Amino acid sequence: MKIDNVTLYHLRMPLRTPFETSFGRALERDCLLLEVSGDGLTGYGECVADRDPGYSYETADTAWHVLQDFMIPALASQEISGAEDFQRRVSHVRGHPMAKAGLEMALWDLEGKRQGRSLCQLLGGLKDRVEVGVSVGIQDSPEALLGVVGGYLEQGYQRVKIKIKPGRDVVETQAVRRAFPGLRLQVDANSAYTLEMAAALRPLEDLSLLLIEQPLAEDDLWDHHLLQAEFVTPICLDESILSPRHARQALEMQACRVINIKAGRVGGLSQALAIHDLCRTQGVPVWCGGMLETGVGRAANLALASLPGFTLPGDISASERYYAEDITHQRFTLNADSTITVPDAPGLGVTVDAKAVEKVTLKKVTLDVKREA
Ligand code: NPQ
Ligand code: MG
Repeated sequence: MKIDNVTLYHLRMPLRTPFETSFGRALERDCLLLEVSGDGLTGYGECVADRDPGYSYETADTAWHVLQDFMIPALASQEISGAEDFQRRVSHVRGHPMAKAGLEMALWDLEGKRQGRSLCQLLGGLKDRVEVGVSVGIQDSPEALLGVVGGYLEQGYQRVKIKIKPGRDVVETQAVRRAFPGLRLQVDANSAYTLEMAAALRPLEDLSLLLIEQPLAEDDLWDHHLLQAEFVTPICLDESILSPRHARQALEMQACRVINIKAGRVGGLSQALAIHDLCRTQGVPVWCGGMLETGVGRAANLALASLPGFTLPGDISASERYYAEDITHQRFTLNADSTITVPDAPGLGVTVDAKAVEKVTLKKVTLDVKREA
């Protein structure tokens, strides 16, 4: 591929309902849309950095800066032969995995369109539909939580994840378990506990949870090891796993028994694939995390989750879970068996609705990628 230009869009999407996690309450979701033109084709990518550095240190503005001033200029001249080549070219940029991943996604979309193959095919995915679940934010009361969970069960979701934080954990999770005895249930703390505080989570051991996600700090692999040694319920790492190397070390250290894979968090689909492959050879289950993606990132998640090692349901809900209006013409809906169908058209398999994009665009810039003579 030879890239001619890249357009960056900073989007702000209104959420259908507020989404509360241990790091705050969101009414809107920011992200960057990347539009990459080359070889007479256009590829799209989504950078999942948000307005605030709550989930990670990256923000939409830091990603914008790093893409505009460092990564996009590194695409200048020459052919880019694929994701591996792309990673080499941006290897001088330390950190900023979400910025990297957004640009890499657009290159995958472009490559798929060039070859006439879907992202699922390019990655080696095997499934045409993938099992999904819904992520439920912290609610005002356990009663409200039961109402929201019940509503999603009526819609057909067969796996539920509830967000927890100190003081809003055991009682809430027990209430959900009591109301829905057979439900596939898991919790996510988004790093809100210390090892000492996590002792309070002991009663969760009796609730047959699929897993406890990221109870401790992002940079605290060792305490996750200590906690996992005390808990029968599998600990799943999300924020802590920023690369295939982290994944290997976390497994060697027995810091977790399950890994949540998000292409954005690990620097791109190529890195997500590497973590999948590593976990698969070790028999460690993985599942596809969610970042409240638009239709663009949602399509990429579905392709990723179609790989054989993704044996647990992903945080990939229907488009309408988060957004009344999406930026793709395609809207993803839940099948009756709690699955979503993987797109099979070339690349990401979605088309971008320019009018819908315009409505939610805060700013936009087109950057020409210089060619060597
Ligand atoms: C997680 N996602 O697994 C993330 C957290 C996350 C679906 O639970 C705005 C507000 C953006 C909250 C991006 C899910 C967010 C957000 C990601 C939460 O940890
Ligand atoms: Mg998480």
